[in-house]
Amino acid sequence: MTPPPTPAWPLRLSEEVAQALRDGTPVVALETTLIAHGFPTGEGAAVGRASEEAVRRGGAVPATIGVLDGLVRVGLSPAELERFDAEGTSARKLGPRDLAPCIAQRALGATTVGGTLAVCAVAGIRFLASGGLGGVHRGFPHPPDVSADLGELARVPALVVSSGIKSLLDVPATAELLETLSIPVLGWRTDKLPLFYAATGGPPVSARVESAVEAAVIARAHWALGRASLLLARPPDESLDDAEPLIVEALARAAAEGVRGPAVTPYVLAFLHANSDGRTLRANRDLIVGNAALAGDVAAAYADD
Ligand code: PSU
Ligand code: MN
Repeated sequence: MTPPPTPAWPLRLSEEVAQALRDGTPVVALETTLIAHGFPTGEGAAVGRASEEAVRRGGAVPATIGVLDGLVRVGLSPAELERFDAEGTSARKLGPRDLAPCIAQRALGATTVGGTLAVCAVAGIRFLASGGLGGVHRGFPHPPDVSADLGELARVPALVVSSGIKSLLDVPATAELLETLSIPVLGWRTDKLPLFYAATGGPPVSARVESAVEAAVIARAHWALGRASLLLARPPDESLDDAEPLIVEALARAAAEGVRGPAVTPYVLAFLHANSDGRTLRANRDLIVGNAALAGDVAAAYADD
């Protein structure tokens, strides 16, 4: 079957985002994978909305990104955000390489950090917030599984705020790879990379920052040097320090059930949410919203600088 024609420019910015980019108003991109795949159906949209509000409180305009009806949409209405939540794990999980097929095949696609960064590059957005970065999976399995988030960080000039790397991954190995790819890892008022749910315990960051202005000044210098992304790692406000045994159990079950590739992260997050009395779910939601707020602050500081 021949798919319907794709418009020559398959990117549609909302009125508000287009206006902000024209005016030089700070804009923060938000991804949709965590809405569709990271939370149980019925919970993701609220996280997305709370993140958008947090970005606004910082003085920036939120641009939630995903693929709908054959177009990359930059800036979603509340009803459109709901569609990603309702679709849940049936939504395609879009890394950078998955965007074009999803557009042409008119599927509903939720963008990962990497997929969202790829859209930021064409839309001209310099700030992005997420929960935790993808990276190197534990045990360096055969075949190896390394998130496309990393490759895209090395390609696109943006500042990404997250609570470090998702701790279900091999965090020290991922940190080494970030060094190999020359991606600065800035610690938000910390010397150590946060471990997603836990505030401390990761490897050292490459530089520590104390304020949004300082992060913005570093980003400007980094981009003036022609470099690509920076990671700004913010520890969660409330540290959840006992998730590790559950993560080990979830990974063992995923392996036993043959869950592989992009399905691993959603499987593990769902297992944790279901087996922690909702503690990981609350922690995950709070850290995402906190990261969105910080991204709004840094984007606003950058615009003022
Ligand atoms: N942060 C969360 N929940 C998530 C993600 C981040 O709190 O679900 C998503 C992001 O979209 C990230 C992706 O890019 O997980 C990485 O998935 P993988 O490890 O399969 O590359
Ligand atoms: Mn992967």
